[in-house]
Amino acid sequence: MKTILITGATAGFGEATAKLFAQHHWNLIITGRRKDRLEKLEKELTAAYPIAVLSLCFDVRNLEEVKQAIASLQGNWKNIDVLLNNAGLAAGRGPIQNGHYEDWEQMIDTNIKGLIYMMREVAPLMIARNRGHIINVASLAGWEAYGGGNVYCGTKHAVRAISRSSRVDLLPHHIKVSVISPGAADTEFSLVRFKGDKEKADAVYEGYQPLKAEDIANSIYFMATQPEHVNIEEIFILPTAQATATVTHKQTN
Ligand code: NDP
Ligand code: 8X3
Repeated sequence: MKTILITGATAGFGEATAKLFAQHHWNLIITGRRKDRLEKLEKELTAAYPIAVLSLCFDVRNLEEVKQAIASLQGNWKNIDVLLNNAGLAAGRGPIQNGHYEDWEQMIDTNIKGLIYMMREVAPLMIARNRGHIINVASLAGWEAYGGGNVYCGTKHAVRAISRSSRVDLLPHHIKVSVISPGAADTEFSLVRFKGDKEKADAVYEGYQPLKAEDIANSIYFMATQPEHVNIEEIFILPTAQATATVTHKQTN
């Protein structure tokens, strides 16, 4: 049986990916800060499928917590076949001259530093087995730099650059490094970005069919289940109605 470690499994892409891999009888290490959601998901998935689920509640921004979480893995839990570095967020959207330092720090600490902390701690476990697959979640914002997206776009460009460089570093160890870059997807993402303003968040997805979390889970499953000699370097996935970060075909009534 294979094992996937998913950061940010308490909502959105991470939760949908946990459910899909569980259906395919993968063991899961699910992580996030919201313990109640982790416990609920663990209960639901172990009741439904013949799999083992380990919940690790920690903040990816906290290096000591990341180190402790990975050091706590015992026995077969160390045999991580896939690390899905998914935890992340946009905090706010607006011009650089009006930006909030705490938002910038949260995005940089989560989307970049959290991701590299996880890679640094998990890669040695994969190297010891001479196999493994790291899938990093970037974004359309890792390809384009749209107005008001400044720091978020910067973090996602960084995810793509770090992934490409790490692919070279990990090549001799037979470890695949892949990226998935989604466009607009209806998760808790916009609610978090607009700090609980549901009207503003809902408006992002009005008038067209955005991606669903399950669409991203399907792509991740495809990446994770290719033959040993195949690495899908990147999946760049958009809603059919979206052409670029700023051009979406919306129906108006
Ligand atoms: P959600 O807000 O639905 O989920 C985000 C997940 O990240 C949650 O499980 C949350 O868990 C976790 N998370 C956030 N901060 C931390 C932290 N400091 N420590 C640990 N976990 C954390 O958003 P999505 O599922 O949409 O987002 C997942 C990834 O996809 C992000 O990296 C996002 O940037 C990216 N993305 C999203 C797109 C979209 O349109 N939705 C498009 C392209 C990329 P908890 O709060 O419990 O800690
Ligand atoms: C989320 C997609 O276009 O809001 O990463 O940046 S976008």
